[in-house]
Order: sequence, then structure tokens, then C-alpha cells
Amino acid sequence: MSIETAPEETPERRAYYERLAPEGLAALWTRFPELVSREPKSPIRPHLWRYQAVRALLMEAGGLITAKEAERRVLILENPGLPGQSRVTRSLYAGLQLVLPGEVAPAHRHTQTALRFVMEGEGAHTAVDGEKTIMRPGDFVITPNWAWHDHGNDSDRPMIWLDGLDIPLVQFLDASFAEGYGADEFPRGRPTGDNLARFGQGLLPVDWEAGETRTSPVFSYPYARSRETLERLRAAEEWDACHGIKLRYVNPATGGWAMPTMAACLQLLPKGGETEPYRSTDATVFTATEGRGRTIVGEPILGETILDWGPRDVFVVPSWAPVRHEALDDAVLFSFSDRPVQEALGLWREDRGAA
Ligand code: 1HN
Repeated sequence: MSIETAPEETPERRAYYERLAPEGLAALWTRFPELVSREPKSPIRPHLWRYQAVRALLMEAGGLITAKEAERRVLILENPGLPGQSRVTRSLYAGLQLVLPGEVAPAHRHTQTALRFVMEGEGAHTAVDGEKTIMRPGDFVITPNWAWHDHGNDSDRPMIWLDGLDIPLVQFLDASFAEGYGADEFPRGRPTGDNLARFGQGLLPVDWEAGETRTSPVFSYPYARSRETLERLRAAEEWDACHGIKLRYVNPATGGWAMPTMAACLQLLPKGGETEPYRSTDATVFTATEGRGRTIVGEPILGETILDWGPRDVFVVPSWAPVRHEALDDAVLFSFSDRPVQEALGLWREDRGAA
């Protein structure tokens, strides 16, 4: 017996194992290798979704069903390694959501945390606990666990964003609760932009305390600001060999990740740049906001997957797979993963110069 191989099966042993099942029992030594692998072994596959192809199908859905009737009109980005399971990685869900001009997606809340990353359109809004934020391409917006949220599009163009939710994680823990508000909009309270003005300026109201929520009090991170920060760091030449320039979206009250279950980052890869191999245990979903490039996933001997991406394409990299990025233009990648969960549990690992 070793940790990687189960002991040989003999007729006698097999007969014994068969008697265990009806008793609700199983022999650990037959299961060890599948339960405790030497390294992460994931059914998740590297995969890329072309934005224009998904967009065409999403617009077709726009003619089939309203956002209101669908509750949320979304095409799920389903990992081909786990078909039918509504997941992009083992722990996370991703989808592309369409809200057409004049539409609303009614107010509801759930224990799943959501993030939005705007792909297309300008001027539609989402509201979190009654506070509206106007969405523009590249904006990163979060909906905390159990916060009321509704979306609306008062602009004259379709609005499409990438949704990331911790659905499979919450499902795994059997901790899903959800309810509808019973009206399109949750009553409006604070003025639009209040969260950023109050919490996003390096200041906090003097007696403010974080309270129950572990999510950032800033729920809207405009692209213009994040992009500007990337440029500042480029000017300072703060390049990292594995990441280019990579920033994490933080909760300004704690300095930690903006959400307790999902990490989100924005990174700049310079034209012609190639990153060093890198791997980490958090399977990661990426989308390019600008530029074209190529991401090579895997190892030369064991098999590589080449993902050629352009603006708004979405791709996923499995846990512990070595990754290299090559940028054909100055490129900006947004990404999200379950890293905060793994960190909180002491599970997260990375390997720079992997493979
Ligand atoms: C949800 O509430 C939204 O609010 C999007 O936009 C996708 C997928 C499953 C469950 C709830 C949204 C969702 C979702």
C-alpha cells in the first residue's frame, strides 16, 4: 500500500467489500488515492468562451424571454469538464447577463455572493440595498451575501456583464437561502455613488464599524480608477515576472479581499511581454478588457492548452496548472477565484516558476 495506489483486490477481499455497502460502510484503503491525491487532480478543464459567439446567443435569448420573466437572463459558462453542473470551476459559477434597454431584473437576495464585471454597454445600473451604481465597461461591482439587489437599464443600448458567484461553494455547504422582494426595485435609500464617496477615498466615518458583513463597504470599483493605477505602476516599472502588474480589489476597511469568498484582480501585461510559469491552487476565471494575447496552460510533456484571447473573451485555468501569458498588445486582464476561502482555511498554495 502507498498513498498513491490501492492494495490489490482478491476475490476474498472483493466479497468482503460487497458486504460493507449495504451496511453503509466502505474500506478506506480502497479509496485512498481518490480521496487524498498527492497534488490537486481536477476535472476542471482549461477553456475559452469567445465573447462574440456567446453575445450572439445571449442577444437571441433577448428575443425569447424578458429579464423579468427569467429573473436573471444569463447564459452560464459551464466548464466542459463538469457538464450540467452550472460551474466554471469546482467552487465557482460564471455567466454572461443581458439587460436590454427599458428592462429590469427584479429585487431579490440570497446567501450567494456575486461579482459583476461590465463587458458592454454604459449607463445601466445595479442597486445594492437600495443604492444605485451606474455601470460602465470594466467596472467591478459586488453584491454581498444577503444584500437586496436589482438591475435596470435606462440607457438605449444592451448592457452585458460577467457574473461570478460562489454558488457551488454555498451548495456544497448546503447553506443556500434566497427570497424575492416582491417588487422590481428595492426602495432607494442612499444617493448614487455614496459607497465610493464614503469609503473609497482613504477615509472612513470616524465611528464606523464593520458590523456583520465581511464584504467591502465599497461595492463599485470604476474601471477608470483601476486602469489609472495600473498606469501609475507601469510608470514606476513595478513589474512582476509571473504577473506583469497585478492589483487586487480590496476592502478598504480591512485591506483584505473585497469579498469573503471570492478574490478579484486586475493586471496589466505589456505588449510583447511573456510571463514566467506560475501556478496556484485557486482555479481562476479571466477576461481581457483590452488587448490580445495568449495563455498557455499546462506542461510541455503532459499536454498544453493554448488559449488565444481578445477583448471580452472569458477563459478559465484549473487549480495547480502552470500558466504563462503572452501579450500581443498592451493587455489588461480581470480575474476572479476562490482564493480567500483557501487562505482562510490554510489551503492556498502558489508555485512561482512552476513545472
Ligand atoms: C443572481 O442573483 C444574479 O443578481 C445573477 O444578477 C446570476 C445566478 C444564480 C443565482 C442568482 C444577479 C445568478 C443570480
